Amino acid sequence: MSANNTTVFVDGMTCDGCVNRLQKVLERNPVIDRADVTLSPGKAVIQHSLSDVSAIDEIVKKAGFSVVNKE
Ligand SMILES: [Cu+2]
Repeated sequence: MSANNTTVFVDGMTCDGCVNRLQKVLERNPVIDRADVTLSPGKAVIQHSLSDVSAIDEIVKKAGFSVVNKE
């Protein structure tokens, strides 16, 4: 169903616990099919069905981090 891939660069993750937390929050969201989060560099590669990727910023923010850039 989802055709979109977005990489988001995330600020605020400091350890593997942060990575796991963000990963879980992302994958729990029904619009996200898959998320691969890494600490160094701090980013998440997200496969999703969103038409407006700014919604990702809100999801990341709710997990306690912030999006600094997207591509
Ligand atoms: Cu941490």
